[in-house]
Amino acid sequence: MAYDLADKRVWVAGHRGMVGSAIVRRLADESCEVLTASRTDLDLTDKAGVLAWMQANRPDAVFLAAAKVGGILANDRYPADFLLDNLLIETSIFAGAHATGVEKLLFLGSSCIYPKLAAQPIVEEALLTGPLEPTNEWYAIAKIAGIKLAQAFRRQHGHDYISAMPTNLYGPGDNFDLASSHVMPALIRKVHEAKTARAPVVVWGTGTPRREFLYVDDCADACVHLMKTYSDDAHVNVGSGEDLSILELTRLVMEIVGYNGDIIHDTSKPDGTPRKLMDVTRLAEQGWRASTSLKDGIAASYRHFLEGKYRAVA
Ligand code: GFB
Repeated sequence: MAYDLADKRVWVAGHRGMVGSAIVRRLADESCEVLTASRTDLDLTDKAGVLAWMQANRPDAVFLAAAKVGGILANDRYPADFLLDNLLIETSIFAGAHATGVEKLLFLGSSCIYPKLAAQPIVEEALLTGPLEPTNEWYAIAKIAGIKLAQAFRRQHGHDYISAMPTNLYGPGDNFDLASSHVMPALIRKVHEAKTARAPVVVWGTGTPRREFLYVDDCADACVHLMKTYSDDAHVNVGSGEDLSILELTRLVMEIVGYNGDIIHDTSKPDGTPRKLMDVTRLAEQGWRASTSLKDGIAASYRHFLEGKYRAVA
């Protein structure tokens, strides 16, 4: 059952993104050849171009970490882009993998695939049991399609394609653009700027929604672990198993940045789903658990922010 990465040609699709770049860092510990394609050389939404690239480069294994991603506001504002771009990327890469005989493929989804009001912690079986959160249902539908593509190719062709569903990720390579970012980089930047200006920290929404966070290098380690050890139809949740409210997160970021100012709420911005804590039993049964504490992860992210090692705009 184990898939040995030694001497394999491993394509990380989306290697410039936060997750893809973490997977490339993690693969440096494996004796495999890492393949990447730059955005200028290859448009991942172009099915013919992806096929030609895969025929020329012959990957044995693929980490499908490429996606159009964004925080709650970007998801809400650009539903067509989030749905179409992600569907095109997925169909191009799955079709290319099938045509070129890729041995193993890991598709990366998102915890937003689950129903808005799923019972907590969310088990993998909750998929498609209720309505989705409206702010990100477009992105969620594309990610559900990815899980189904992996399952369909396994069922019809016996391919070893698997899916991992990470919780909200953060860390090196994050997007700190306030209009398109997720909450963690947004709060790191906002608290830093509020400290500099001695101003209040503005938190979107009520601060009551709860989120689970995973440091991106932990996620990359889980993905490599699953690539090597997991081979099944069912997708696997990838999380830390712990959550906190957005207000608690704000206070934690303020403690790490060293700022004791006021917090105000901008309730014109959406809260999104009330809670999104994943059940990580299946992953634990595969012998993996997260190792970076939230405090250490935020401190590392803040250092990256201060050093300017981030994407300024999505
Ligand atoms: O991280 P986030 O944008 O994504 O927002 P979701 C999480 C929570 O933080 C929401 C609140 O309740 C936001 O209202 N929040 C507070 C903020 N202040 C801010 C801020 O300054 N910026 C942002 N962005 N949020 C996304 C989905 O949902 O999560 C995607 O839209 C994807 O599809 C991703 O699944 C992981 O957790 O709500």
